[in-house]
Amino acid sequence: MEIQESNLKPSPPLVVVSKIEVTDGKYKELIDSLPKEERFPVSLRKYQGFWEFQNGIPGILAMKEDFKPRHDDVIVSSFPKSGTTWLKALTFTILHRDKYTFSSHPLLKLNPHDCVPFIELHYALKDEQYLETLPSPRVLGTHVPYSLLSDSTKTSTCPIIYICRDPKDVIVSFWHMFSKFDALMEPLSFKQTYDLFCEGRVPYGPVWDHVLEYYSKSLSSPKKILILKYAEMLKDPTNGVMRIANFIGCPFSEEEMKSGLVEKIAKFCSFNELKNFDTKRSEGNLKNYYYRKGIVGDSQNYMTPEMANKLDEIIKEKLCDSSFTF
Ligand code: PAP
Repeated sequence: MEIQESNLKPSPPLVVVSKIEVTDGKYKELIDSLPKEERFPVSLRKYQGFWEFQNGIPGILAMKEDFKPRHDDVIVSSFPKSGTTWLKALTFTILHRDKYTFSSHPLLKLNPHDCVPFIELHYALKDEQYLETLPSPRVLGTHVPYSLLSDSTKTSTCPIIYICRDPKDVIVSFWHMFSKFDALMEPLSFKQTYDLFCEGRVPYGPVWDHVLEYYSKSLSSPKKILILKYAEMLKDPTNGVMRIANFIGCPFSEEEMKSGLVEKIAKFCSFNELKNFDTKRSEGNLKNYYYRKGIVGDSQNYMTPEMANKLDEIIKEKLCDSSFTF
């Protein structure tokens, strides 16, 4: 079934969960018992090893308890600012390539986050029924660490694609995005953001544990989890498109490849194209927290070599027992 644009809800930024009032006494008690981080402009609490928006924790718990994927769902996952928007656009376009032409594609009118909603956001908004209204096959997104996914998600056959990115570039992107939410929170300086990030005390952090959980699982269950790296995708997006299609069980036919469809999808979902669609539909009110530069290595423009080395060392140490590198 085609996605009816009129039925899709515009997706607010995930940070709105920090403004949700927690009214359920059971959750309040749990939240009050968790370690708290107050240097971040909205309260964070550490739940089972990960820092989360305090008021987003009930949504994560409800999702863990309740969310059951359909057998044909595809889940895209990531640490924030690692390439989520891009991966959502690519996966949605690849999976639904028989339904839409490029000239009448939902992504011309809708943000990738509208087409591929965050599961935990809808649970946090107590609006999880919305996910049930979406036609199959659905692509759904999450930033939740692997250990906090529901058992049904872990045991189902539905594939999970995870994208990761050099944490130095993640910090820069993260800082820019949070600076734009000044209506919701006091912006932090870059150095304050960097310091908190190095301690792992940012929403969904620490990044190294987030990545390691998905990576370890991908080693034991390579058919369940595909790990993509932002820099590799940027270098060879066509290869990325093929890998996603193969992984989700809809490889490109000879005919499709000859027609150049793989390259066309890579181009359609490229930074410039997506940003351009966004600019056109936002009519000057650009949601530019999703599209900024879309490059590798922008951290050099924000970090001193000492700051970059310090974070590299932290990451090296945290990953020393693993074969994973960013
Ligand atoms: P989210 O966690 O808020 O969903 P996410 O999409 O993961 O954000 O990351 C945003 C980054 O991806 C931005 O990086 P920058 O700040 O360093 O520029 C954004 O520009 C980049 N991005 C968005 N779309 C694309 C794309 N099609 N190709 C490459 N990078 C992209």
